[in-house]
Amino acid sequence: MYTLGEFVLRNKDHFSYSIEALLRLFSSIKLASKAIHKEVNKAGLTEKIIGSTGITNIHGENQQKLDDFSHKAFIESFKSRNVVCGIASEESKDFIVIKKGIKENPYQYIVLIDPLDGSSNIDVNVSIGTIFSVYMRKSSIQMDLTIEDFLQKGNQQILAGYIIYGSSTILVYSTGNGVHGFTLDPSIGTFYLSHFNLHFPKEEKIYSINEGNYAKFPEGIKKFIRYCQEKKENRPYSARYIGSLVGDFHRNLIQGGIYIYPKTDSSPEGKLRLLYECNPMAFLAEQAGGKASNGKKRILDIEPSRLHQRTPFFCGPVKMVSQLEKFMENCK
Ligand code: AHM
Ligand code: MG
Repeated sequence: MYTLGEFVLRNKDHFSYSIEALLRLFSSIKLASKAIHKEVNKAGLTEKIIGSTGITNIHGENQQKLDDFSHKAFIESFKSRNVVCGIASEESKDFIVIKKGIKENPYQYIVLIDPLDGSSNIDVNVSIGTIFSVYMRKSSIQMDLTIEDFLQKGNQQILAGYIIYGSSTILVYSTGNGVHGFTLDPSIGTFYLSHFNLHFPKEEKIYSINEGNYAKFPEGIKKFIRYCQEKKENRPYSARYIGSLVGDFHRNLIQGGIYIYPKTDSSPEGKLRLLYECNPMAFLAEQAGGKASNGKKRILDIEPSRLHQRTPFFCGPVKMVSQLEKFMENCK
C-alpha cells in the first residue's frame, strides 16, 4: 500500500520541478485537509462549524463558518511549510503575499484555492470539497508579486487537484501525468493510494445540471438536456446533481458523466470561478481523457483578466462535451 508521499517519491519523474517542493506542497495540503476532515465529521456536534459567520463574502454570499475555518487552515498551513510565495482564495478579495525573504522562502509557487466548495451543503451532511491549483510565479524572484502571477492560463498549471469530504475523504491530483486518488485512513491520519490512473469510463451514463434553472438556460443547453433524456442509443442518461462541484465531478469521473453549469439570465457570465474552480477541474478532466469547455473554447486556453472571474463550465467525457458544444453552436 502506497502512502501519498511514497507514491510521489516513486514517481518523481512525473514532476518537472523540485520534488522537495512538491512534497512540501502536499504536506501543507494534507495538514489542512485533515483539519477540515476532522471538523466536517463532528459538524453536527459543534456550534463552531454549523451555520454562517454573519459576514457577506466578496461574492455577495453568506460566508459559512466552515468556509472561514477552511480558508484559515490552508493559509496557515501553506505559510508554515515555506514553499508558496502567494495564495489567491475564493474567500479573499485580493491575493495574499507570503512575506519571507528569498533565503527563507526560495520556492516560488503560486496557489489558487477554493478552500471549501459546495458550502450550501455543509449544514445538511452532503459531500463538500476543496479545490486547488498550483503555478510557478512569472515575475522575477527579486520583485514583488503581481496580479499577473495569478492570472495565468490553466494550461500553465503544474499541479491541480481536489479533496472530497464524503463518505470517505479522498485526495485526487494530477501533475500532468495521469490522475491519482488517495483515501484518508482517519484512524492513522494517512492518505493511501486507492484510485490509480483514473479515466472517464467508455460508456457515458450521467448528466449533472441544476435543472431548476431550465427556464433561464440558453437554447443550446435546453436542447442538450432533451438529448440526454431521449430514448436512443445508450440514452436516456441518469440525472444526478449534488450541488457540490467536487462531488458531482468525482462521481462523473468514476461513473461517466458530464457536469454542466451554463450562463443564465441572472448569471450572464456563469456561476463558477475560472481560476480556482474550473481550471483545476479542467486540468484533471483532460488528464483523465475528458474535455472541459466554456461552450466555445477550451477552458485551459482562456486568458484570465480577473482573480474571481466566472465562466460557463461544461466538463466530462469528450463525446458528451463535444455534443453539447455542437448544440450551443447551432443555437446562436
Ligand atoms: P460555492 O463556491 O459558493 O460553494 O459555489 C460553487 C458551487 C459548486 O460547488 C456547485 O456545483 C454550484 O455552486 C451549485 O450551484 P447551484 O446551487 O446554483 O446549483
Ligand atoms: Mg466554490
